[in-house]
Amino acid sequence: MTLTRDLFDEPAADLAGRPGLAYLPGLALPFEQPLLAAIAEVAAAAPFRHMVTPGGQRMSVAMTNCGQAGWVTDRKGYRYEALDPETGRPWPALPPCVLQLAARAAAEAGFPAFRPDVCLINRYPPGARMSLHQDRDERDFSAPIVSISLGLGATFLFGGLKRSDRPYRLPLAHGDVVVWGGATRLAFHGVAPLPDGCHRTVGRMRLNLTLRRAL
Ligand code: MD3
Ligand code: FE
Repeated sequence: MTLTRDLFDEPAADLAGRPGLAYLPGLALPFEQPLLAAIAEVAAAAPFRHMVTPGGQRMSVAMTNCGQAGWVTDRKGYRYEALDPETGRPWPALPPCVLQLAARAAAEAGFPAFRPDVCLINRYPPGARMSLHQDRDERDFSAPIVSISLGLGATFLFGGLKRSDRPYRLPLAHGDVVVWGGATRLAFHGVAPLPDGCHRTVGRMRLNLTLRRAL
């Protein structure tokens, strides 16, 4: 083991050989315009908002959802809710282009039967971050999570099954798709503070969609 291993040049190196995990750089690029239009349409009905953690911290990432339920957090805790607490209405439906891309990605990772019911959409302004956490509010951890990154690049922190496991730093760029299944499904993960910049088509932000089987 070397202390100076530079993962920035070879993100795939540390993702190789893990069953259920697939790193699919650029898979979303052909869908860029429909994806951005779909996100805008979702946000028009269910606006991005900064939620509050159970500990009372306002999240630096703004979030919204589409699908049969949405992930929410407030002083009462983390959970999936069928109605958007901000509007009282159901979350917008999952856009077909999002479902299509997720199905293609999941199949590549060995999950041809993946049927997501929820999509959490994260919007990172420069400086926003997501601290190390596990995603465990979903009912069935045998289903993978498919993530789609758009806009500014970010350093994704990919840890182990214990919070104390030192995370790998993996760059995620515009159009990258990752499928997190199998043993990585419950790995600790997060996102380092977003560097400032301006993406050609997306602007001064990063967008991340995570497709989940939550219910
Ligand atoms: C690895 N979002 O919304 S996506 C989240 O970039 C979240 O916005 C990050 O973590 C983002 O919960 C990371 C990639 C991701 C999502 C879920 C995972 C990686 C994962 C679950 C298990 C292991
Ligand atoms: Fe997560």
